[in-house]
Amino acid sequence: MDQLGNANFENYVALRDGISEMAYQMVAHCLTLGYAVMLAALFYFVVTTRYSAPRFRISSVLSGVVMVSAFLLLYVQSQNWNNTFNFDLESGKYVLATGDDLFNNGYRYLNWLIDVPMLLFQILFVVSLTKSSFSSIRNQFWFSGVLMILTGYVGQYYEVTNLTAFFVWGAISTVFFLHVLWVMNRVIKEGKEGLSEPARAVLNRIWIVFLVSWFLYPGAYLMPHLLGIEGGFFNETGIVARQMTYTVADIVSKVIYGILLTQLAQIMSREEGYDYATLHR
Ligand code: RET
Repeated sequence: MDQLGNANFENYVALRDGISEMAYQMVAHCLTLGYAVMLAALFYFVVTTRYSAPRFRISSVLSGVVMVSAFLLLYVQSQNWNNTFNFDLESGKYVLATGDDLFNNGYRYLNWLIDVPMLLFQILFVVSLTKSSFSSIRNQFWFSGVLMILTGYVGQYYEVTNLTAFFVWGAISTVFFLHVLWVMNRVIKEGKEGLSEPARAVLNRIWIVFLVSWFLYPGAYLMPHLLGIEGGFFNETGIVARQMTYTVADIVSKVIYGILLTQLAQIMSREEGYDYATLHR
């Protein structure tokens, strides 16, 4: 299988075992659900923008930017899957044949390159920092968010051929990831100061949603080796698990997070006297 070079493990499994109808369709459907949700949520963010006071509205705009970028790139990712494996009547499996594209998860990384900085900035337009400076936090988010993804992007090419490179790039990426988490934790802590009880409860929820969903991405990166090196997940179960994990992570980290921020902005707007319902009676 040397001819596959730095291809993702999905291709290696397809060449070695083939992919069953069920696994193939589950992946196709996860990918379709992913981009459909982004377009649906775009509608939500556009319509609800005006329910927040003007100073919070950049948050909804950024959610819109995230939705458009995710929709396009997840659509391309899904086309990539459909163009890669073809059904083989003889073996009854989806296989890799001469002339097919290879499958690569890289489109996702391009999407994160746009979305990670946007998602991190977004919260800065809703909560107020009490001690830290806006531009310092913004720059730290930029720097570590982008480097986390670029180093992970390089690492994912080695998931089959060079595990040392795979784990070293993954570890470097993790250092930037931990820095992002640390900065976000500070933003949330400072943001809570001076908030009412209901607003604080939403901000607590945002932190949990953020933490859980962002940890799913490194899990998906490790997926082919999660049950041991080339172990129990180096097969179609791992293929399905990886795309399911990415899809859940995308929906939660972009859409649910955005909805919670919208909710927080609405609570804060009402508390400062901006109530869309009474303004437009
Ligand atoms: C990588 C490489 C392995 C190590 C780590 C990673 C972290 C990725 C993260 C991605 C978050 C993406 C989001 C996208 C939303 O649009 C790059 C997989 C730690 C945390 C939130």
